[in-house]
Amino acid sequence: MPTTPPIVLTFAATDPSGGAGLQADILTLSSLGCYPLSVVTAVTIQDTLGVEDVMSLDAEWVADQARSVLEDMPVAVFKIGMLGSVEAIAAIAEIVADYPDIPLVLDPVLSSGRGDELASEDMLAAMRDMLVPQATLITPNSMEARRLVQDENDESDDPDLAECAQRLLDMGCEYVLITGTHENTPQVVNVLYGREGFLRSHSWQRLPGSYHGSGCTLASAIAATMAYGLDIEEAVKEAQEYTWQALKAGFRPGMGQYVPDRLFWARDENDDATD
Ligand code: PXL
Repeated sequence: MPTTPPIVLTFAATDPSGGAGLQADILTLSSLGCYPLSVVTAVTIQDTLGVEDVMSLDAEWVADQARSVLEDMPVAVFKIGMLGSVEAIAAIAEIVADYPDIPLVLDPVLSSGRGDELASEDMLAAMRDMLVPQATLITPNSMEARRLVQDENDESDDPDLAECAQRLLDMGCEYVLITGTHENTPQVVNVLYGREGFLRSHSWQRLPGSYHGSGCTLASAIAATMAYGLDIEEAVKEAQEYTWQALKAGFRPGMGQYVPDRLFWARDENDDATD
C-alpha cells in the first residue's frame, strides 16, 4: 500500500480568488508532496484587486474542525495564517498547546499585500499573547514585525528589524524569519533569527510584479519542508527557493495582482495554456 505523505494542518481563511489564504496553502502543501488538512477560520469575499468583506467563523466551529481531524490523523506540522476573531485565536491557542511536540509555523497575517486590514488591534494583542509564545517559527514581513512589537504608548519607538526579531523571540517563539519585500532595498532580503540572534540572511532578485499570496506560499512551503524533516535553517532555505520560483512563474489571472504559480514544476514549457 502506498505510504501516507507527511500531514500538515493549516488554519486559514478562504480566498475565492485562489491567490492567498487556504487555497494558497493547499496548493503549496500539495505541490511539495504533503497532505493538507484545512481548518477554515474565516470566509473572505475578494478578487485579485482587493478584499471586499470578511466573515469570521464561530470559534467553536474552528475548534471542532481541528479537534475532529487531530483525533483521526497524525499531524507533522501546524501552520496558522489569517484568523477571524479573538475567540478563535484563543481556541486555536488551546488546541496547539495540547500538541506541544508538533512544530508550529505562524504567519501573522495583519493586512493583505494591497493594504486591506485583516486583523483588529484586539486580534493583534491576542496573537502576541497566545500564539507567538507557542510558535516554532514566525514569518512576519517587515511591516507586520514592526506592528507586532511596537510600543503603542511610545510614538518614538522605531525598532530596526533585528530589534523587532529580538522582541518577538523574547515573547517566546524559537525562530523568526522577517521578509523584506516591503523594504527599500535593491534585492529582497529575508533574515532568519534564532534564540542567539542572527542566523542567516537570504537575498533574492526583486521581481517586477505585485503578488497576491506570496506570504502564505512561503509559510506553507516552510511547513512542508519541516514536515519532511529538514531542520529549520534548511527548511527555510528550500522554501524560499520554491517560493521564488513560484513567484517568477506567476501569472495574472484577472485584472489585479499576479499570483504565484505553485505548480510551476508541472507545466510543460511548450504548452500554451490558452490553447
Ligand atoms: O496574504 C495574506 C492573506 C491571507 N489569507 C487570506 C487573504 C490574504 C490576503 O489578502 O485574503 C484569506
